[in-house]
Amino acid sequence: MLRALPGGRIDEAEDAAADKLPLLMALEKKALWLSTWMIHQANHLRPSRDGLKVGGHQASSASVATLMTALYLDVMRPQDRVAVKPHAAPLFHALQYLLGNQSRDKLERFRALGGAQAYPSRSKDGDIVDFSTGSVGLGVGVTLFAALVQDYLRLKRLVPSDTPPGRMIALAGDAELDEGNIFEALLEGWKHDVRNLWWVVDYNRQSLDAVVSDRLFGRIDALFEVFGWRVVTLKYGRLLQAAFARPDGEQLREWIDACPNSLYSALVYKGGEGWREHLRRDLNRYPGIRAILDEHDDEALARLMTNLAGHDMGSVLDAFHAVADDQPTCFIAYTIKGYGLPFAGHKDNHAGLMNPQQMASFQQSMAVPAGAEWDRFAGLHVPPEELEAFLAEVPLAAKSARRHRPPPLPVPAEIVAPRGRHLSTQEAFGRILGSLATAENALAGRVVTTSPDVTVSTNLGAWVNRRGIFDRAERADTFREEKVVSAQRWGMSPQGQHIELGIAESNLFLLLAALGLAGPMFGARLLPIGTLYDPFIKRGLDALNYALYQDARFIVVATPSGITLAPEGGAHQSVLEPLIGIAQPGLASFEPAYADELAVLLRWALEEIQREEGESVYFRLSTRPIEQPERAIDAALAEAIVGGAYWLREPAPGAELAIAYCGAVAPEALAAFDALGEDVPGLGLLAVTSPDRLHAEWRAALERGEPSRAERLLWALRPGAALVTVCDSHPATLSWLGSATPVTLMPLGVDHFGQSGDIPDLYRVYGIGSDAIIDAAARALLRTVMPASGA
Ligand SMILES: Cc1ncc(C[n+]2csc(CCOP(=O)(O)OP(=O)(O)O)c2C)c(N)n1
Ligand SMILES: [Mg+2]
Repeated sequence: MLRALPGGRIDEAEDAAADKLPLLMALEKKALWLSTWMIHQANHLRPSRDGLKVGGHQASSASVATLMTALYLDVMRPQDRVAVKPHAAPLFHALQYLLGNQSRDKLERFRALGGAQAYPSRSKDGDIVDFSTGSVGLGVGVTLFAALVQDYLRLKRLVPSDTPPGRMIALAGDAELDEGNIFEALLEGWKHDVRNLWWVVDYNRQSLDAVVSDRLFGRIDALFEVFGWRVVTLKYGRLLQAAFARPDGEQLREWIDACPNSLYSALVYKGGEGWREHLRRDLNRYPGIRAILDEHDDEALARLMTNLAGHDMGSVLDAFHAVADDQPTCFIAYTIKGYGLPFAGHKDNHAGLMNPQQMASFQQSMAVPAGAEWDRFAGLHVPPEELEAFLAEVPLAAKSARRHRPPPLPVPAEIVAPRGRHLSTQEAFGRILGSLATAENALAGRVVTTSPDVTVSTNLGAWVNRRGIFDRAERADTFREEKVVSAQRWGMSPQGQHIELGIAESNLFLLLAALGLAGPMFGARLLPIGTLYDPFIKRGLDALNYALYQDARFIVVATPSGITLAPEGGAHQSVLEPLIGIAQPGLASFEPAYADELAVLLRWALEEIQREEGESVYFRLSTRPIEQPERAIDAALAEAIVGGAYWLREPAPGAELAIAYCGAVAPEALAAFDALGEDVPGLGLLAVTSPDRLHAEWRAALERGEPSRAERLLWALRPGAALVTVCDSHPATLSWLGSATPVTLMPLGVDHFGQSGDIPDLYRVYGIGSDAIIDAAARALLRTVMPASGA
């Protein structure tokens, strides 16, 4: 039907929206059914072999059914990217199934090996997922940084800028907004004038445990507005709005507005009778309200009172389509957790599953015949051909690539190591980046650095001086303009290649996640390098894990590290980070001692992060200047450095003793080596550049039934020989070497909090100095001849 506007114009847009409403409502119903069924069959019909509940979130899915159907089947365009609320995964899979992008087989194996994932996963569900989600808050945060990365690429014309930008969309749970990382991101986004960002809050007023506090959301919109966002609140659906327009309707509105979240939720669960009882008690003196109560039977009253805008397809479409500019927008959509399901509104419904009886009556109400449960259109009032034709025209159905696969950028055959008698790995890193900044190659143009307020102190200064800081607008360096002398030049422009962040390590890793997905997500590769202090990896660890889980590729440079930073004192001294390096999937980690090792490793890392099956790379660097070896690195040595270890001093065949060290304690290991050499001829000194790679290769070799690199290296020693391991981190970093080969191992390292001091004092107190190594060697040698008895 075409609607005549004043002046005789015909509003075709509105007409199109009205025409598709019944189709979208039918498909929403089907998506809800499929999500519920998917979970039901996984829990109740698929045989269980382990007695564990399979789970799945029927109520969380139902809550966003209208919002997600509107987005996926109407509003979104191919260039938009989404982070779906983790617990809405079943609904997401159902919508993809309706679009023809998800197979029935995968749905039938929901939460089973190889099936549709419990939470949307980029790496396991494939191209249909833009951002993985699971750890609440992080998916929301990453969309903000993706919007920033999109701008970075467009402003530099690394991607076409003649097509409209995509909107980065997060579907967030309301309780998800308790996660601090969201607000850290919000602040950072404001600083960077982020655009094209939509956060859609599923305001069902329930979390996992309970009903969420009323007080928070009284402030949420003001909070977003302060940061320059538009806030669109979708509160009441069309039925309720019509009721409010009736005589005394205002009373009803006021009553609902004042209704505490917990009471509203409880009444949703209780249904019409409960609503009637409370409305009678509170509003019976108003004739208009009495009329409404009389006209509605219990079912109709329940429908009216739960007619929130987040479940009203027309209201939802209007709200989404009304936003045509790039101002970041937060939609607060009032919804009901479990809407349309028997446990709607019940505070315990988060992990609730419909039982077989409830499911049977739900199936009946959905008019889905037995045997047609997976049918895409069974039980809907709209003819299947019409639905099929509609789905074929949905913007997201267009087979444009959602995931790009740009070719790798060539990496130079060599990165020249900085020269100098005494160098720290941190200084070497700064100098390598400084010379990269002067290079006129494609690779340098794609490097982007970022740091949470430790750019200068992690030695990125030379790079930043040359390449500038990224900003949407050109901004002068005031200190420079005012001729105040400083080594740092902080001019900002869209050409800048450093993104300066405030102090929030979680933001660092979310930005690295977004930068590291630039290739697949937007079609232009970036080579991101993020720097931070090593101890603060833990502050952002979940975001780091999140970034790696979705296979974002980047380099993390963590410095300073360990007790080697000495006077800086206990709180800054990292201890367990190398163990994170070993245990964290998706991350290859290195702790080189020398500048030439770092040069080899950085070159390798730039290739590795671009390799299809590659990983991100973590470098743990130090501020301690140490004497550099004079040597040329040949191919074999370079391979060993990347592999994780090489003999700095080769042992004689059948040697009794070796020292294995990692990182900045190299001088102590060398001093001990020299001192012990007089008494233990032929001993060896093993330089371990990557406990992580060495450990991983050991495991892989064991599986293949072949000798590992660690074993092959240590074969040079006599079986049972003494091995002292030493590192400025937890001793477990290297002590596993004792399982890789038959040695008598003495592990040195740091296993309690650090404190201020100078290196000689601290190394002595923590037992990683040369005296401690010599002492440990003596004890180990003694054990080789006189093993400790168990008596
Ligand atoms: C970081 C993190 N902490 C805890 C959880 C466990 N958890 C899963 S869902 C949830 C509550 C979610 O509530 P809300 O965001 O409102 O989602 P909805 O009501 O839409 O299900 C919690 C605490 C998690 N997934 N991630
Ligand atoms: Mg909630």
